[in-house]
Amino acid sequence: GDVQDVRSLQDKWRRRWDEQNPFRASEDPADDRPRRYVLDMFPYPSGDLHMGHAEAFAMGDVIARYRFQLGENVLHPIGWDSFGLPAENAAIRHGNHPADWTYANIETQAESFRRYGIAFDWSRRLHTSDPEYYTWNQWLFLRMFERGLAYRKDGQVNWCPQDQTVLANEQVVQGRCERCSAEVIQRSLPQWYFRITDYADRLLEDMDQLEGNWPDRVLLMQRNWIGRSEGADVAFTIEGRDEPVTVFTTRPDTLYGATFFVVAADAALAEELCTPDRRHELEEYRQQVAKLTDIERQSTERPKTGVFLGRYATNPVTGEQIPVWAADYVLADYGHGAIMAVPAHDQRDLDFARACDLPVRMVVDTGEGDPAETGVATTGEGTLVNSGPLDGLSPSEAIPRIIEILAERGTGAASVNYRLRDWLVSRQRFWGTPIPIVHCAACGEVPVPDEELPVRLPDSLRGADLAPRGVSPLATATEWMNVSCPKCGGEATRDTDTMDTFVDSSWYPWRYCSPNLDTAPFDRDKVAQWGPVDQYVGGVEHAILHLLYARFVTKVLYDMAMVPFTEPFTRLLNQGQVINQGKAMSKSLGNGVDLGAEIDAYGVDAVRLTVVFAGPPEEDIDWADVSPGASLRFLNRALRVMTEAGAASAPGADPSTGDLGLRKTTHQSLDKIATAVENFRFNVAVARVMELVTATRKAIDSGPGAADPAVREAAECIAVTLSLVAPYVAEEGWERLGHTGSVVIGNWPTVDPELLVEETVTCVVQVANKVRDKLEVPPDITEEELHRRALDSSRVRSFLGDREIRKVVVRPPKLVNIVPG
Ligand code: ANZ
Ligand code: ZN
Repeated sequence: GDVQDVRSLQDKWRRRWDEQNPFRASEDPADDRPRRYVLDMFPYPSGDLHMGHAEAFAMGDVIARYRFQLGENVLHPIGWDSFGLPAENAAIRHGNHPADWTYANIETQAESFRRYGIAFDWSRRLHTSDPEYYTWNQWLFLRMFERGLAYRKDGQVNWCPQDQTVLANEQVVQGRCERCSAEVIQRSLPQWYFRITDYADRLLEDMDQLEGNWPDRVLLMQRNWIGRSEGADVAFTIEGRDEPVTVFTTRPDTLYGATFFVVAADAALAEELCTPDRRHELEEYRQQVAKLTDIERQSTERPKTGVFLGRYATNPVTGEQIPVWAADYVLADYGHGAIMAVPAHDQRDLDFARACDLPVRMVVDTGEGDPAETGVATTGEGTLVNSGPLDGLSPSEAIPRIIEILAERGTGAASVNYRLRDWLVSRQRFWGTPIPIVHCAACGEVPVPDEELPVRLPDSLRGADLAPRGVSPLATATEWMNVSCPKCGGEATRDTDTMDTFVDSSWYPWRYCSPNLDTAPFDRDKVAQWGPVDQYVGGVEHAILHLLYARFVTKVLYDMAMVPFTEPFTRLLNQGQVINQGKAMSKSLGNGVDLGAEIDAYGVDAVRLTVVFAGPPEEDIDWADVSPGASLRFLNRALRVMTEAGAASAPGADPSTGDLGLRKTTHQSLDKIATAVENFRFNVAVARVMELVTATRKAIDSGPGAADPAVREAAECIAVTLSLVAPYVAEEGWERLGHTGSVVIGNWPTVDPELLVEETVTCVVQVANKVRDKLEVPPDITEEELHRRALDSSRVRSFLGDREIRKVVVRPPKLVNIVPG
């Protein structure tokens, strides 16, 4: 029998796993096996599982199953990231509740995961949209609020007029809403933020812990997102204003070249500084600017525009009066929302100067010509000119010098700025965690007391009630919204925003450690035992935000003494995507591959094997280039080998009496498979299993025969190693080999180091045609290596004495003849 009838094979073993629950993590205090936390990024229930899930979870499962095989106490849980907009849109379309769509999809995915044979501990399953989960989001929010880490302010937000909701910057793609493609506009609204910027330095510094364990490109993306810049704050006095205006610059050395001053057009300062005769012009300009995203505003491609505000600032070192402009290329919320413009050495300033006819003064001579003439700002090293006391210095020498000078005069100081913004956590949508704050006219923002958590979503809203209307749908649930103030008892209203779902996913790994606890978000002792996550697996699309937020919240929890570590994920693996015909799968291209159909055609194991064998996990898999049919044929070959070995011998035979050649192959394969798995080279591991199957086949057919104990040993190794990717076939083979239990736990064989020693041959070393030494060398030794070893031989050297060598004849691996002069 072989795997032809994949389905009945799957049903048989699936029933066994459901009964025996082999992948349950143990909480027994007497269990002293090493603990291992392997976590896959939890799925969003957007329908049934697709090829992307098939890949991601197959990769994570190789790691988890390897750890199970090593006999470790593995925590490999599963849950759902089940709040979010698609459920709400589905509810609007179908006239029902977002929960209907959400939980139906969760059930579908759960069933598919079981069929797909992922080694999960199902007993810890969680859904973030359950009140039992989201109550702890609210708890976390309140702890943040107490610490001043959650606050509300008017914010310029990206607003999708179609979805009627705020969008994060990453949800805006080329000025359009990522979901509905409507043109995004800027709006000012009161919003809740988490003060992640307070943690910017720690988020950078703690990356030391991740170096070498996370993909380099993810670390780079995190670093760029945080965007730390060193420079100086410089104060400029402005006519008609008592307080000077400070700017942030990374190039204080160019201060003598600051020939004008620019304020962000949308900053309050622009309005304040604008002389009355120019108000109208500024107002019109601001309306244009409101339509632009930050990315567009900073684009070097767009022609520069701006409005002269009618006032002058004083350059603190030259004493010159420089005009003050408002422009869109300066952002209101970076640095101080105003800049000193140095057109000779900053291209954007130069483009602006040329567009508005402002002076350009070169202050660093880089030898590339005067930017005023070339139109190209120079940014490199060189020599300071036109800069008084800085003349003759290089920029890197001039920077500390000018900071000293400014500090002496009290008009400047060294300073650091970050790109990172505070985390906008409020959403004007229904299907999320209600923000546990009550607004009271007398008391302001009042936290809902812990004992009143959870603030549940109201049951009254359905279908069209959830349609976008600019305010949260929760604002229409008047009964839910009107409450008495927890502080003064007066009339008050609930906050109607819900939380960004990235809040839900920022701490979920810890909930898995005690998923049913109802007195705290998690049991600290259990988190101390399981955490941090040893191995996190998921898509590179989460390389920035999810990981950054989870890192941030972990540090906050650390500061609250809730967790004893500062980084949540020790090791990270990003798998690639599954594409088809060189392109991402999409409805419009019609190149989608249906996971269910592939499984129906080839079986779970063949699909999993195909995904894992296609290439290194971080690379994309083009489904047009792979062959699940070939995977299925291989699995049949493997099963036949196990079946024949099982029919010819019983478990427990002493392998040491078996064929030595096959034994060496087996142990060398095992050793290489382990190394490959530990280094995420799962495709290489599969290739080694394939070689082992071929070698075993040969031993059965034209070697010592199926009854040889070495054949049994090899076949058992095939079952164990194959269990990481093809668990159904592995179980079946193990049974046919005569075993009663399951193959999947604690069966990884110990490699016998003696069997790793390569074979040697004897090499004769002659001096003047007389045998003087014999060397044991590998059969595939190179000519150079053999030459070196022969001349290194102390016996050969003593025969040679101080005679010169005329010639060395090397015939690897068996002969070396040294001819002295
Ligand atoms: C003068 C100058 C001269 C600058 C020069 C650069 C080169 P990063 O590295 O990204 O931190 N800047 C400061 N605040 C800004 C804002 N709100 N919007 C747009 N640009 C702003 O960039 C810091 C530099 O970006 C600052 O240094 C400032 O221009 C500009 F040869 O100051 B610089
Ligand atoms: Zn009150």
